[in-house]
Amino acid sequence: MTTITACTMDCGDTCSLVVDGAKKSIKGNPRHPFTKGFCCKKGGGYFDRIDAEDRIVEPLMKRDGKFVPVSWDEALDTIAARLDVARAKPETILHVRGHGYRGILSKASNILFKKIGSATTRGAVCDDTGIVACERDFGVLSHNDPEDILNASRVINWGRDITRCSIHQLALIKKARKKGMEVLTISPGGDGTPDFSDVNIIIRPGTDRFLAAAVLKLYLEAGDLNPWVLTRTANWPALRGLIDGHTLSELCSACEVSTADVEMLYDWYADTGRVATIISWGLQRHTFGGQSVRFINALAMVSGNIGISGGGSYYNVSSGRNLGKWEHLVKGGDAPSKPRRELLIQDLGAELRKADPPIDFIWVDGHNIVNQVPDSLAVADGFRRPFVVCVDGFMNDTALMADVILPPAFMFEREEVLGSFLHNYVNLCAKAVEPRGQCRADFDIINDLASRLSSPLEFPPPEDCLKEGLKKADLSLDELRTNGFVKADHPYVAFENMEFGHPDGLYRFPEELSPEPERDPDYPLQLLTLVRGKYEHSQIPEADQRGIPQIWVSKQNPAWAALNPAQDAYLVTEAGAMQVKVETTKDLHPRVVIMRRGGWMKFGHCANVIITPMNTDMGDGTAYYSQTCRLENRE
Ligand SMILES: Nc1nc2c(c(=O)[nH]1)N[C@H]1C(S)=C(S)[C@@H](COP(=O)(O)OP(=O)(O)OC[C@H]3O[C@@H](n4cnc5c(=O)[nH]c(N)nc54)[C@H](O)[C@@H]3O)O[C@H]1N2
Ligand SMILES: Nc1nc2c(c(=O)[nH]1)N[C@H]1C(S)=C(S)[C@@H](COP(=O)(O)OP(=O)(O)OC[C@H]3O[C@@H](n4cnc5c(=O)[nH]c(N)nc54)[C@H](O)[C@@H]3O)O[C@H]1N2
Ligand SMILES: [Mo]
Repeated sequence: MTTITACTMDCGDTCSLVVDGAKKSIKGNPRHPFTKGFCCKKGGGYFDRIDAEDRIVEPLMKRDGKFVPVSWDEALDTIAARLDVARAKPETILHVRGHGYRGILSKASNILFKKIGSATTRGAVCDDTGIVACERDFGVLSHNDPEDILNASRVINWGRDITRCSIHQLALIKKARKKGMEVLTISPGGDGTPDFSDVNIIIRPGTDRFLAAAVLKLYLEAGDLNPWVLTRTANWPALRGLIDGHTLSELCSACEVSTADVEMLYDWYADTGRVATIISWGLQRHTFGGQSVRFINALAMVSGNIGISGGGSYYNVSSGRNLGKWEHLVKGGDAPSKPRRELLIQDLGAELRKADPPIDFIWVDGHNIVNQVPDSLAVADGFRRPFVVCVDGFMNDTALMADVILPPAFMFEREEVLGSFLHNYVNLCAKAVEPRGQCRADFDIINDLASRLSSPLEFPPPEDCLKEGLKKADLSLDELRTNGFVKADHPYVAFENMEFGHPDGLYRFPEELSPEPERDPDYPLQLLTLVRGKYEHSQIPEADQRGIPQIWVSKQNPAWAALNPAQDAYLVTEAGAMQVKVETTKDLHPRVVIMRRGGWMKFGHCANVIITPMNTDMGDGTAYYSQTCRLENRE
């Protein structure tokens, strides 16, 4: 028997899936207008994860340094007793939540810990830098319907590697190219973008703001400015001043792109026809990532491509924009006497070390936090003293540091409803198989724990939460259960007639163009830790993490020629060193090192061990890709 269900992993494609629980088959739903009958390897192979031999399927508690199986009653009573004590000082309790699982019900842990007034995290590891940048420009986060890209004459793709992170966007681009649309990609190279691009420009990572500014300069020099567009903006003179303050050659050399390529890019934007702009998540993981996003949007705006079909600037939308809150349905909790304490997520190790009063209790769910934030060793250290509960199904770097591990039911093993950060469909993740072993849905775990507290909280039935969450976009749970998905209503073209989300309806240009710091002669290379096509972040089977982790460089990289292949190679940063296997790849910027992200510390594969916590310029994001490094031989 097949079930219409959906993927709940943190990915914009958010596929609707047809799952046969008996045959263990997973296929893209052919009736879903965005999924169109196919799905990626990480979703299609999910039974490998559900049925994995090393999956944790019963609660485990650490005794004398070893994990032993315990009953749910014992695990939850122990945790409740610890929480009851810590609740006297709720700021000593820390809740850490990732996006390992998404949806309306997945908010349960956030609600429980908010209602008991625990500490939480601030800052962001994913897309907030770009979101804040777009909000500053447009006033709200929005973009054209993803299918509208079919109406573009040309696409300028600023770095997104859709061969890995969005195969449905890739399919749309391929379809449009068959009809004659052309694609130009700007990226540091060494990625999958040549597969779908007519032209590739290689850029020094972290410097797109200068390239966009250089093209804007050519617009100024040509006097090629649309007066109607400028009247829809609030601060054109400020941007003009910034661009006038630099020569074209300064801007070109800052991004290491030739004047000829800048002129070509100008032609791509300025020729007749409609131009859609895509902005990667990669380019905002830099110190000035927010500025880069803002300068690219400014270029899309000045070229007259915002607010029209076939144009637009695609960063992302909020996956929660169609879903409402249900926390008011939960009874009990402590009236907050002060704002919640916040620890900066990308520097969690240092934050825990200096916390006063110290954190005594940590609850982590849906986040391999020890592995995925900078300075992983410091985070692991910070997890030693507090009592740590980790809700996860694998013995990853975070679970290893826990005192109690609670095994969650994964997607297809429980019902959920979720939206996408790319398209406008809301999908039902129906239960297609029974949870393995003693695994339980996160919602049920939280509900059960809440009821065991000495001052308990009462959660409503999950069905009530789903219905409440669906009210915001006026969607029906019955329809979702019958159809598997519903489309929420949003304008096909964002910002039509150049009406923006700011109170005055006008667009805002960036007001700063910060210089890129000089290259450090000790660490002259830049480390990009990009996603893998086959897996979601750190959700990698142990068998695929054997041996020495691999990195890629260009043959033109000065470090490549200097390496002695007879000796071990090490990737070295200010924070430390890791042994690596060095391969070469074509068309990569000569000062870049690529490593695929998510490998585990316990196998010596975790890049975050040698990545230092750094903030981006907007949204308190993490500047993972501004990490500088060098390669060297060691005996
Ligand atoms: N298979 C798979 N899919 C996923 C995920 C996964 O782990 N695996 N993760 C999901 C999640 S949470 C996210 S956030 C997304 C995004 O995952 P990301 O890999 O961050 O997404 P991209 O937007 O492709 O950004 C990476 C690209 O940015 C380019 N790049 C890096 N720095 C720069 C720069 O300074 N300028 C320019 N122009 N380009 C640059 C790199 O060459 C690379 O091609 O993927 C989602 N989809
Ligand atoms: N070096 C470097 N590090 C990065 C980045 C980078 O660019 N460079 N990018 C970052 C980005 S974009 C992101 S989004 C983050 C992602 O960081 P994480 O959110 O930690 O991502 P995952 O590694 O996918 O871990 C999610 C965990 O959730 C668990 N899980 C899956 N389903 C369920 C469920 O139903 N219930 C529960 N309780 N758990 C479940 C999985 O087993 C997995 O261990 O990492 C960031 N880390
Ligand atoms: Mo992400």
